[in-house]
Amino acid sequence: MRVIISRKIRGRARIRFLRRRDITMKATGILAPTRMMPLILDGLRATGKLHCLWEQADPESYLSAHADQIGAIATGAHLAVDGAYMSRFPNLKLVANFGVGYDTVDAKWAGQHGIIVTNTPDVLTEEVADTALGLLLMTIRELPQSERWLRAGHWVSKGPYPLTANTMRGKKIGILALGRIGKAIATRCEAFGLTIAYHGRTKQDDVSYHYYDSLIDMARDVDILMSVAPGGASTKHIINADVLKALGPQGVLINIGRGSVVDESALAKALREKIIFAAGLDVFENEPHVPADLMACENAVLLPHVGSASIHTRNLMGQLVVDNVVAYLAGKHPLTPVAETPFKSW
Ligand code: NAP
Ligand code: 8YV
Repeated sequence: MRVIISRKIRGRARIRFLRRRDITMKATGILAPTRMMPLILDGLRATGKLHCLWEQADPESYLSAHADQIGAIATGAHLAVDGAYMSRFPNLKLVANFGVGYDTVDAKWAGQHGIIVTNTPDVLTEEVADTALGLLLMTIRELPQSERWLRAGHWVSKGPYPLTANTMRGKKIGILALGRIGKAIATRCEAFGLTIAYHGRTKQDDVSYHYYDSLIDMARDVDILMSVAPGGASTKHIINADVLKALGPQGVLINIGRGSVVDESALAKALREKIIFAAGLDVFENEPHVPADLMACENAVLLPHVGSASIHTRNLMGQLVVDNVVAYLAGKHPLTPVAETPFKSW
């Protein structure tokens, strides 16, 4: 059916008009709601279709006026791209997320409404696994604390840094979420001579590491709990006071996945009261804010979400965001759609 519109309809009235008649059109506008890395912005600008929302004097009225032109959103910061947000764009077809974790995007809602979500898997796996091992070594052998000792002049005034009470030697590690990054961490842990176990929702038949169907049982049996779990409702605070108690006074927690997986106030208490030995955290529930009671723990090593943060790896991630958007504009298969939004057609 062909519809000829004989007068101009603008703004919200236009959206209502199109929706009421179930009219869709291929929208080619690309919305960047928040500032992104130059490689992404340059790549998207080259299409001549980019709308940079943060540059607008009145973002709200800009959105209302341009909503029906937006076919793709490029996102990646802490902006919640939920159903309410996506439904503002009647012709939205793609949400291209900068990051393999896409817990800020409601992918289930997107899938139910014919919107494809893409993320940036694989290109960051080895970098994040390197960071995880670095964080583990820093935490268990107190490397930041010993560096602070040197810089404070204590090596001269007080003598050598005290011997560390913990070690990697002879230890068992339990990996929560043995996905792409979890497996790359496991490969590195094998080289360090650690015994490896894992917990996830399903046992993986092609993996020889010991599987636990219960997180608390795994925490009880291992010395190091390494979380690489995605964020979202199904993992919220699954590392809680009981799991930390099970990990025990020699136990070390490393979190390289998402902050929301750990109950941070239970963790601060466990660190303060030596219910666990130490923690190394790259991610936090309310980034960039880190709770003061975690900051106060000398037995915590705290990194500002740097798992993938090398120029090399961030460029690969950024290029994947651009390539997914360009695939949409060209009517081609997206490169990396997430499981909740399998691609059929645009
Ligand atoms: P992936 O390959 O999709 O692996 C995710 C794993 O999580 C799967 O093995 C899955 O196993 C497990 N999982 C999902 N829901 C679970 C639940 N409710 N309980 C237990 N396990 C669950 O993803 P990836 O590429 O390894 O990335 C993993 C996460 O790392 C990302 O989602 C992101 O949050 C985080 N990350 C952090 C950084 C950083 O800079 N710190 C960088 C990149 C990624 P089952 O399906 O068997 O449960
Ligand atoms: C990024 C990440 O730092 O890929 C992920 O899930 O957490 C990191 O690689 C983040 O997504 C950038 O906002």
